[in-house]
Amino acid sequence: MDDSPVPLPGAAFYTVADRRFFPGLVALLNSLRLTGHEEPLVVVDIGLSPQQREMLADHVLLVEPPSPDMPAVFVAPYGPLRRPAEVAVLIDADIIVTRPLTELTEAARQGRIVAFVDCLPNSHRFHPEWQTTLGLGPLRRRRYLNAGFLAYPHALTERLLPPWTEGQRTIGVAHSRYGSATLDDPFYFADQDVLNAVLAARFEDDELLVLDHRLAPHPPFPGLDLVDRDRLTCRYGDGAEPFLLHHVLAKPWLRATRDTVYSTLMTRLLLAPDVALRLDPPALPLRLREGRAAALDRRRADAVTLVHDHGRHQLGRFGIRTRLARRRARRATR
Ligand SMILES: [Mn+2]
Repeated sequence: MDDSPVPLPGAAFYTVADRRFFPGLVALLNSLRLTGHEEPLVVVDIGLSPQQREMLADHVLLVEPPSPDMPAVFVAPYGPLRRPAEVAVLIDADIIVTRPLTELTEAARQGRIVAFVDCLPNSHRFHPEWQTTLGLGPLRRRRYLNAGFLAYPHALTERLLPPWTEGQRTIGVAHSRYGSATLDDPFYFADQDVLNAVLAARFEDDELLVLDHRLAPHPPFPGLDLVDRDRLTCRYGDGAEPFLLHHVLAKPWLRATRDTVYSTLMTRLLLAPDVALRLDPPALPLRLREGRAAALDRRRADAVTLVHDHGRHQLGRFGIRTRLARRRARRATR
């Protein structure tokens, strides 16, 4: 007997959050609602506080992770396994949506997997070991996709999720950036490397809709202007508008980061009167609040992190992580 849950009609969004990610989660939720997305947001709860759960109760569907000791980075596929939908949109809690995603959910409904190319230099990432370690069969080399956003139709679930979750079990986290790996390790990006391997082995070109990185950019969001704070509209000089902003690496609600379109929108998304779930300003770091003291704190944080980041690009940032991981690994063997 088939006891799998009946898919929710239409699209649903899926994310993962613990108590530290709560402000990011609320910004994501509010950005979806402000861009017209009323579809369910399913959250795999990997350690929200009771108070946070209560605040979210009227806004999201909370589901449990498969087991409490599963590494957080591997939990993403369990939202749609618990509460399937005709179109599943996996989206990180460090993403805010800045324009309607209807084109993307529609492409997924018509049978395609939709994702964005990762940032340079990762956009060219490929490892032949993906094939041998995971035993997936021959790989078609394509551009490397970021796993922070992934939309797919329910019909592709069986081809996509089991090899993804099995591959994650095969590699574990020890040989990834969450363990002691370095960037040249084939599974440094863990879940994301496995996802790219599965797509390369099991899906044809015409089953994928691959979108440019600039339509889902990362900090510091180069060339992007905020043109309408109320409607969240961001635009490049050539008129292109990204679908979302993805705050990879350091999170603005956890530590001082550069002042960017994301952090500007975050304040609006958490505190403005028109949002679905409004937070209490004292619950946020000063730099994310409104008013003069907050603006001063923001400028101070921006100056500090600007000096810190000066001249450093993504490769440098990952390179530093890699060096740190090497140092940690050395220390561990001492
Ligand atoms: Mn992310």
